[in-house]
Amino acid sequence: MRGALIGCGFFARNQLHAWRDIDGVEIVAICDQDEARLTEAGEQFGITRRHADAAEMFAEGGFDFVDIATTVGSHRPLVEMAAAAQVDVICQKPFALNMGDARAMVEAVAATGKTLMVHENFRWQSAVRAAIDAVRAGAIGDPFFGRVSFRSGYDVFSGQPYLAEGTRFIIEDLGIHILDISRALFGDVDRISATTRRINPAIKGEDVATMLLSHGSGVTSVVDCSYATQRRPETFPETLLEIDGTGGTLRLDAGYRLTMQGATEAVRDVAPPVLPWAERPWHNIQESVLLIQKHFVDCLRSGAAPETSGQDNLRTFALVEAAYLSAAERRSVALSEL
Ligand code: NAD
Ligand code: 89Y
Repeated sequence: MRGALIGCGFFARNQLHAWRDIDGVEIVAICDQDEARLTEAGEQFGITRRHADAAEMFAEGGFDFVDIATTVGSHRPLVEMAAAAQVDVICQKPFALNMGDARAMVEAVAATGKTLMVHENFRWQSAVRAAIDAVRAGAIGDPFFGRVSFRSGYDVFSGQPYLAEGTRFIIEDLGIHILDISRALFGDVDRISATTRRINPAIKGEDVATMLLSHGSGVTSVVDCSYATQRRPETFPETLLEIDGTGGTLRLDAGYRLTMQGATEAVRDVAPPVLPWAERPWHNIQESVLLIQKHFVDCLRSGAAPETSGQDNLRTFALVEAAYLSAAERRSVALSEL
């Protein structure tokens, strides 16, 4: 399976490492408008076919799928180019700038019959996946309450300076993953209310968001995110969980400790491995990149739809839009409004 990758920035290195670890996959071409980044990635990963222009890369062809690892502003034109070139697509989150673009991108790829998956990797973190598997297997009966929490004071701005510049920050960048985990655990959402705050004066967007979700399944979940939380030990980039079900409770606590209590009690260490190319504390995210990219390849081989297909991700992205609307208008928002 031959792939091409567009955007050789901060996060793409993880994707390039992960592709190298998957049998039968080769990245045959890379593209970046920034010459220095293109050269550096090409040299590090031994990829000689390098393009400064995505349109030129698509015109030359020679690959079966494209991995779009650029920031959100370029996703729509690049996904549309991929659709015109009739290749399968994996695209980074946030998928689009707005719902209209997101729907148009899903439709463009659907019309080709090719696969479109959004790189929504947090639900693939092995600790989070252990909790999802347990809940889906009925280990705590029917869930009725969940808290999905990400609170940190880690400096994400030095590696990703653009995060300090947008008028939207934590919901669009990080909350999107945490909302997606809530969907993976409890299903789709009917209604959301959100409050936001900006604590760090050096950034433009909100760095704290607290969201209350009513799921169609009857579960109520609280999704809370903060990059303004000074805590020791620092838990970046762990998502912590607390779930109550009719048959017991599940907690994913700091340090990747999974506890299930009901008639009996079980405590498991679900810490992710540190892959040879990974480094702490990012190893948790880095392993999930390998797992989601393997899932993409498995789906292409079997013909199954990926868990976070473009179509699926419209519902996670709608939660982001609804959360901003709720915070701006100080009211609860029905997802049917979007
Ligand atoms: P970055 O700015 O470091 O890198 C993006 C690169 O894309 C840049 O080198 C830029 O020159 C290039 N680029 C932009 N538009 C282009 C175009 N039209 N053609 C060719 N090259 C183009 O950004 P990053 O921090 O690597 O983030 C990339 C994406 O990954 C973002 O959407 C971000 O939200 C996402 N991300 C995801 C995770 C995760 O866990 N899933 C973690 C971090 C970042
Ligand atoms: O961009 C974000 C993401 O997707 O995961 C963590 C991050 O790098 C910073 O919030």
